[in-house]
Amino acid sequence: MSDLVQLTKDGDVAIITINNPPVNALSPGVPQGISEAVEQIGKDDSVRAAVLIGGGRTFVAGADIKEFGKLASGRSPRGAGLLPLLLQIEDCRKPIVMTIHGTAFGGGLELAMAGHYRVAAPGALVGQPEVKLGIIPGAAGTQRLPRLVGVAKAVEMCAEGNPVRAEDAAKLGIIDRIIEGDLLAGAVRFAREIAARPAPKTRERAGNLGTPEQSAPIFAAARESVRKKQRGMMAPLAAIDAVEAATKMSFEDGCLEEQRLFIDCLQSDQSKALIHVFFGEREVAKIPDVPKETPTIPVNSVAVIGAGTMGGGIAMVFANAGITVLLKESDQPALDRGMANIQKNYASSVKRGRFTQQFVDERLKLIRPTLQYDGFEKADMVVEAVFEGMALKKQVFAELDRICKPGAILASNTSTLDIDEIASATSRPEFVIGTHFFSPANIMRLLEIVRGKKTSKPVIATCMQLSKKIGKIGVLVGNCRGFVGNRMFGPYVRESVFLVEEGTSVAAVDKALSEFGMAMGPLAVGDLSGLDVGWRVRKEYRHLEKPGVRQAMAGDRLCEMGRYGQKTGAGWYKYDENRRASPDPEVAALVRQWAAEAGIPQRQIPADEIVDRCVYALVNEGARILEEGYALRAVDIDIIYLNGYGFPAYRGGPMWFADTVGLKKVYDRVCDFHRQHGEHWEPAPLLRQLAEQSGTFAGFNREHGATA
Ligand code: ZOZ
Ligand code: NAD
Repeated sequence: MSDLVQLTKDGDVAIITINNPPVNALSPGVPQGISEAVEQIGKDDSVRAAVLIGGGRTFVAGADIKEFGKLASGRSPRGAGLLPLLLQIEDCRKPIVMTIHGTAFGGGLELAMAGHYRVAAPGALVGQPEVKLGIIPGAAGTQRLPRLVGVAKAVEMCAEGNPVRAEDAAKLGIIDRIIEGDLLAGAVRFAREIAARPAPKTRERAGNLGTPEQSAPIFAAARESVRKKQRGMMAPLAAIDAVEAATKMSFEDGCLEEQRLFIDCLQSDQSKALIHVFFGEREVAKIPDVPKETPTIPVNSVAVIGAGTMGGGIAMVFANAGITVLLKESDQPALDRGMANIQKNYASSVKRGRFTQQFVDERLKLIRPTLQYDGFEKADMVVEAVFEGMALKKQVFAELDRICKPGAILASNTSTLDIDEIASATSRPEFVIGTHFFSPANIMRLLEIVRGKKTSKPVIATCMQLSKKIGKIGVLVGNCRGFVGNRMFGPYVRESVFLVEEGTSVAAVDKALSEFGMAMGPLAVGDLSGLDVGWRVRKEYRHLEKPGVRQAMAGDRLCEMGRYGQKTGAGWYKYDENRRASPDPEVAALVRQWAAEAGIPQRQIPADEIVDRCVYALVNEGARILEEGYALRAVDIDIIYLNGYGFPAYRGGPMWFADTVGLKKVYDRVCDFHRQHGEHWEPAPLLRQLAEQSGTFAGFNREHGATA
């Protein structure tokens, strides 16, 4: 038998243990090992029942995602490889008790459902999360699950992909018993209890499937919900089709239909992109010159300076992770406003069911508002979130340098300023780092961690580790203006404004990008975050603009008129009292007038050009960032864009998307834009180089670590 699967005995109960760390994925060798064990159990007269369990931290977390590339290209046997094993298990005359701890996800749950009984440790999770990888269950999950839990729940689990806790799964009929205490001993006892009973086969249970008439509205509602909540994604719709097949076909035909849909999804660009994202989210934690063994600094108490939009959210983030927070403001009214905002945010989380009142009460106790630096001397880390301005930041850091204990991390939430210059205000630049949260800080998952020239490796390692603890995805970036995300966002927004100035309507620009999959169009985003923010930054850096090079003007002109976006009731759009947007004919007329004055020719611009202009502006700047070493890998840029800027995950991020289109094609288009629109579109040297070499961003690996 393969060494990935062991067969032992406890008296008359056989124990099959899967040992394929870290997550017991169904890698090559595991299904074969299980099959051999089941065969031996069948032949062994001294065995009355069996338990199948995962060694280590979990049951089977799914198929081996690393194998999917081979599977999609036909270099490996398809899902059908698993189906015969599951039938073999189900047809075994001796009952097999699937014993779940950790996670039974994807192929893991499919394996469990082929068993005759399922028991679980409290808190274990089960689910069919395949849609999150752009595929659907491929080993009869869509056929067995509705037979256990009914059509409505099966559709929800397969189409949305969210896990279910064992306690709830027991109520739904997936789990037969929750076992407190020693899981294996309890499972063996359970196996003895049921050994004499006939072994029930999930595939023969039709009672929960209902009639096509009963199910039709469930499928219709699920499809409607997918179109809204998982806009643009094909796998959730395929998952619904597959569950529907379970209600209309025999089990065998349903499995064939599931296979067909599974392969379609597996071969799609969407699943390749989502699998890239799955591994990318884990890869960004790996920093070549800051290895896993790098010592870290314990962070049990944090101080935040500034209780404005960002500081308040940051305080909540730490409190939510159980870390005590001192929150300092410069005056009482600002402090009161900050605390009131925090309370309001928490209250709305309770209302929406995200948190319980008890959780919120406990978190609020962890946040201590203050106007003094008292207590800062004990903080393990300080996050500064005062107004954006170098002089103020340097003053604050000089104060922190005097007050904070040696070894405390001094972090700035600046979105544009030079971390090295901020660090120069202290006597300990190795402890200074950027922690760039995104607004709203308590919701957005992205944390750009900005490495200064002197930032020490333990400080970087601590912030990377801390990001996970506070529920963020930390991405290490270098210290350049705008860091990675905002540096790329500049050209993206510039193009969206140029397009409006060239004759496209505001709504048409946003619609094209929203149909491409962006969570919101760029102009609507501007209105939401405040057009004045970019306006101020542009004014500050105006001296760097080259004379004679076209600059976007319409956004700034709107600001000059007091149209800052949602907060002033008008920006690119106008807003009613419920902040509902509608196109504003006044804006259209003004922009036409400004364009005429500036001599900008007007034309109809098709949606694909709108998308190319905006998205390739991201890609071209991303290529520069990569080449200059401000991002470690192309995937780091992708993860930033997915988690901080609403780029559609099923396109894998801007750099992956460009690879998918083909860099030669992207480069040619950028060259077209360069000819038509001038200097802004100078192709990034790395884009040209990779296009000429038929390379990809994903394949480009810098020889040295990040952070020029
Ligand atoms: O890792 C978390 C997780 O959610 N994993 C993915 C679970 C999932 O999506 N399962 C469904 C897979 S698709 C499937 O099963 C299709 C299907 O229906 C079968 C079709 C039949 C096809 C036929 C094939 C013959 C989990 C919650 C499990 C653990 O989270 P943690 O935070 O504790 O740990 P991570 O995420 O850092 O993971 C540790 C290391 O394990 C790697 N990994 C995780 N799941 C994997 C996997 N590698 C391969 N396959 C998986 N399913 C993960 O990349 C990480 O690796 P390192 O190198 O970064 O440490
Ligand atoms: P804000 O104006 O909402 O809040 C700043 C707060 O700092 C104010 O309440 C002010 O009273 C307080 N403050 C000023 N000087 C202080 C001092 N010496 N001591 C204590 N408190 C002081 O600003 P914000 O939007 O929260 O931005 C804060 C920082 O975060 C800036 O560096 C900004 O660039 C950055 N940032 C903002 C966003 C965003 O979307 N708003 C996103 C990422 C990063």
